[in-house]
Amino acid sequence: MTSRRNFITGAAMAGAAAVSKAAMGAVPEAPQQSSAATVPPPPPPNGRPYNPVVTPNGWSLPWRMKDNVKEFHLVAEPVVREIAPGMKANLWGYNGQSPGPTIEVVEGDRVRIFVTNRLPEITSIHWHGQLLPNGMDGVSGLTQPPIAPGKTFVYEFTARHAGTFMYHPHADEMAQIGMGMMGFWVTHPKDPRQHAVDRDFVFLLNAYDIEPGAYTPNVNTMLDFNIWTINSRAFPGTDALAVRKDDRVRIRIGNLSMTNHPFHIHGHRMEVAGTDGGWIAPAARWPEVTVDIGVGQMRALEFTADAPGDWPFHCHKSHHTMNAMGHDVPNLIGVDHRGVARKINDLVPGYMVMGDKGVSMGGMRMPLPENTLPMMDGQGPFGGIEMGGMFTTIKVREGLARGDYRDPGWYAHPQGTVAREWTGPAPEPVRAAAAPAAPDEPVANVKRGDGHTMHDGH
Ligand SMILES: [Cu+2]
Repeated sequence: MTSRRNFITGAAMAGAAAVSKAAMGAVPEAPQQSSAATVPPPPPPNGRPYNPVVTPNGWSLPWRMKDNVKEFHLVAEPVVREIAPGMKANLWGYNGQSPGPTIEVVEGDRVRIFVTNRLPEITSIHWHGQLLPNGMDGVSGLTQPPIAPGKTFVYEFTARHAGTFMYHPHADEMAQIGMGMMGFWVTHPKDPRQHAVDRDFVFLLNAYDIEPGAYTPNVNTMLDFNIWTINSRAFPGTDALAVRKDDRVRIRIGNLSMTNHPFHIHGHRMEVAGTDGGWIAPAARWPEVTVDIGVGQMRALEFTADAPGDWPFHCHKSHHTMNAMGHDVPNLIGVDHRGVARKINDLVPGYMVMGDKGVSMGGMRMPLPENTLPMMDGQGPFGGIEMGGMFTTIKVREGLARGDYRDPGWYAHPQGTVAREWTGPAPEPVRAAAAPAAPDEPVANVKRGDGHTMHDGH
């Protein structure tokens, strides 16, 4: 983490001299982070104790305690985010990153948040889910004047209830949220033993439309996003969630994309422990293997990591576990296109014909345009995982140290516990007798989508 004690000077030099000298002296430091590495949070240095959360590929924002108020400083600004190795994006975010840093406070804390606008347009911050005075709600035009470029505003309220929250602009949302402006907020309970877990992860779901070769998202896109991300990272760039066997694990997810994401866990019993509104009483929690996280919603999911291994945790919409791909690709399953691909490539260099007997892309290595990601390029110990986008792994291991979040590498399977090729005699398959064809029955006329209708319900 780089300190940015001198950032105000930089802002002033850039012509953003709206903050008065006196006000500058009162503004706390705005720490910055530009690396995509997960920063395990240190325990709170002052104030009430709590069990900190971990933001995969992200970090938590330090504060300054002043007159018993926690003071934070967020700087809204253009950032460069590495989506995954091989692809960077020009986004907007906070303190050097998209999403911005996670804010952690304790129920009952008085918080004061300075927000400096270094964007080329107005902004504001809405504290999604907080119970606060109307004038602190951060809706530009309705509850406050917008924060003009170069200006610093201050928000102050008491974090009244423990739970899972987010922050994002309520000004030019289509552009600003579409450019990656968002952050996580966790209010911990006053008593750290309440809802205590061993590992507590947080992430935001978002999506971008970045054409291959481009660096800046198209913010006018409403449906056809092509980069589906967890904390603005796409698999295989998403960090694995390392957990110790038998840890009680919580994953808090917020959704600030424009569609719902059914998140699916493998190998574990998961339950919904919290919603936008707060915690669910233990007796009322419901078990799921896939939890749909709607637009603007937050969910806290919990499970006991009782099964060692490398377990997928991902969005179940197939095209959300892919990266950039052209739309309007014809479906060629079952089509023998030997020879055709070469002819098409003479006309359209780089065109990818998918299909033949299947469309698995595990073996394909096409030359890529600049600055984009292969569609499903995640590699595992047994070969291509054929996944990208909103996909990560939960790596459950014996004997990890408390607070050790480093990737433990691939799982070493005990002897005889991996699916394998059967080389013995094949059993005779049992088949039902074929029904005679009815002579008058019409042949079903299958009509393919035209390439647009098939994307309804994004
Ligand atoms: Cu999804």
